[in-house]
Amino acid sequence: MKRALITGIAGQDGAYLSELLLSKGYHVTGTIRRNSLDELDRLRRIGVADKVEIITVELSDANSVTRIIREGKYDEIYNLAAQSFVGSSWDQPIYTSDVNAMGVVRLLDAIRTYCPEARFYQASTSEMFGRVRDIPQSEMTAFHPRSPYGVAKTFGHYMTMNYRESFDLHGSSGILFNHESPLRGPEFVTRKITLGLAQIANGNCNAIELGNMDAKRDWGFARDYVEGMWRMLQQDVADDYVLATGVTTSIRDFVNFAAQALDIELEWDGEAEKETATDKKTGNQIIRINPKFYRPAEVSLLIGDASKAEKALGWKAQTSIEELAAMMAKSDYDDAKAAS
Ligand code: NDP
Ligand code: GDR
Repeated sequence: MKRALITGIAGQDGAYLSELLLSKGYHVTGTIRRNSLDELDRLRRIGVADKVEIITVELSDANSVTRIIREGKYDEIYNLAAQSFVGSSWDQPIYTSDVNAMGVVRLLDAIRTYCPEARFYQASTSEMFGRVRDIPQSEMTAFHPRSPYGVAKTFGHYMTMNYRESFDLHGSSGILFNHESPLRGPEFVTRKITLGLAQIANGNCNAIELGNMDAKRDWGFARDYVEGMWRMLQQDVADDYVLATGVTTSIRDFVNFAAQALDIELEWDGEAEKETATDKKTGNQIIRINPKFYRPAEVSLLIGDASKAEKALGWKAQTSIEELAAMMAKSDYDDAKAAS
């Protein structure tokens, strides 16, 4: 039986990756932080909480990282743990760097010392592209990160490459574009929108306050993307791969797709900070802009070219943005209805 370690197992991707690895017969060990709130909720929601072994690790604590690597005999190690919210990275740049950059080196160095045969996956990100010149972005596109989060992830990315080249570790990085699901954290824009619209569709008329509506993201479904992570570690030679859908959508259009799925018809009005959307049926203003959600530096346009992953891994995103928005909106609607 193969043994896998997933750091950050309680997060969105950790839950779906656990589900996938269990279905393939792996023994799955996952790390959580001791102070995580209701940490196993996502794992419970997809029915895997009692099938995985849970251990406590804090990536900013070198000893705790070394201990887990020294004590486990892992075939595959997926490093998903991170301070993953870009917005918070400007408020906590040092912590974000400690976890998202130094945390990767702590793991790599422990693997090099105690578990050099293990295959390692690093959760890299399209945020490393930042201010982009190439459209679409591929493995060949230069990095220009625009947030402390993106800068820290770029360091982790290069360290993974460096340990691969220096010590022959089997380390691969997935440069994943945004991927979402009903398990997405509520602070990310897609889930914030679907949670808000689900309340509105259930008769609560709280408006949703958003930031930059013109930003465009290449959004896929998280369950599709964890399959790509696993495929990367099945290759004889480690490498880096972009996973993306190749379709980009503005925040405004994501709102439209999610609203349509809940039969909410929107009337848009105004521009920039004055932009609003009104529910045509009730006349209630349900979207408005609050500049506090603008970022100090924005990543305006992301659209990925995943042709390398398609060719080498046989991986392709399976879920359209319309399907994704509808899946998330309906799931939140059902939960809101059940709770009311
Ligand atoms: P989540 O935020 O849902 O999960 C991240 C997990 O990391 C959480 O369970 C969190 O624990 C844990 N964690 C945070 N800080 C630490 C720490 N100091 N020590 C140990 N564990 C910690 O993120 P996703 O599942 O969406 O993403 C998984 C990874 O992929 C992340 O590294 C993210 O940066 C990266 N990524 C995500 C993309 C996406 O669109 N989802 C795209 C590209 C990359 P807790 O629950 O306690 O907070
Ligand atoms: P992102 O995701 O920063 O791309 O990082 P997020 O959903 O937070 O933002 C996407 C875009 O939406 C704009 N936006 C808002 N964002 C939030 N969170 N809240 C708002 O109210 C709002 N209004 C507009 C943002 O400005 C941005 O342009 C995600 C994370 O999962 C990272 O960990 C991962 O690396 C990248 O995706 C790829």
